[in-house]
Amino acid sequence: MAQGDYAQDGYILLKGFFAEAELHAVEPILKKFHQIWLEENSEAYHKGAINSHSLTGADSITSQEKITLFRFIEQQKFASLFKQIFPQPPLFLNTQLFFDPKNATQHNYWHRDIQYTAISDEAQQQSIQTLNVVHFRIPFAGEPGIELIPGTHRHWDMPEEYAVRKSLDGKLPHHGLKRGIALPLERGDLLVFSANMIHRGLYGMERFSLDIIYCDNTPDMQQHIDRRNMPDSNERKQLSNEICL
Ligand SMILES: O=C(O)CCC(=O)C(=O)O
Repeated sequence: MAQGDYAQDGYILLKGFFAEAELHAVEPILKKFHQIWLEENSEAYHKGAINSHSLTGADSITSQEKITLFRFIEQQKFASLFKQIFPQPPLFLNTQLFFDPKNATQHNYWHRDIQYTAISDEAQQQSIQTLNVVHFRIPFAGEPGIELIPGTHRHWDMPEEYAVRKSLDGKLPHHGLKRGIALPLERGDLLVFSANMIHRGLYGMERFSLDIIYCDNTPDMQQHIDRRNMPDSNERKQLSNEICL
């Protein structure tokens, strides 16, 4: 039973979406990537990093492992969700792994992903009316989950929400927001949510989640795709290639 309607709320939570066997197929690859990432990025981790990215472009992952990841990324089980969310078939944008900060007292932060682009607030308000950049969050352990404000994938902030995410008027990005709803997650769940809605990660429980990010297949979004994260010509022979640039 799904909670949330993407068009109206900006998110869909599907409890028990994945069978154990589906998670087992990719889990060792994620664990291996993460172990090597921690060794190579110890400084960033100690300084507060809570995520890594670009698994499908990583030197630490073999070509065969990349094919396994790409098959997971383009799996048929997502097809009906893509239809609900995107007006046209989407593009695969990138992957991220989310984990807890080294320092357990580190604060989380409300944000819209689009706020980290160079475009003005006015252009952001315009852009979110139609733009779809969507996380598919796949937790491999139980986690406190994501807190989000339903509907803000299409609607701008209330004044207090804006002040919190922009650190204005004495507010800070980790302060509580009245309209926020927390969505705790268990292994096997799938949480689909718009990157452009107001949201924050909730840390704890030694979380370990794979986020696959898909976006509208538009010339503008194509520019944001790093070709190193796309399959090479040999890998493409074993894939459907429907959502990779
Ligand atoms: O889980 C987190 O720490 C933050 C997730 C997030 O903000 C995102 O995926 O854009």
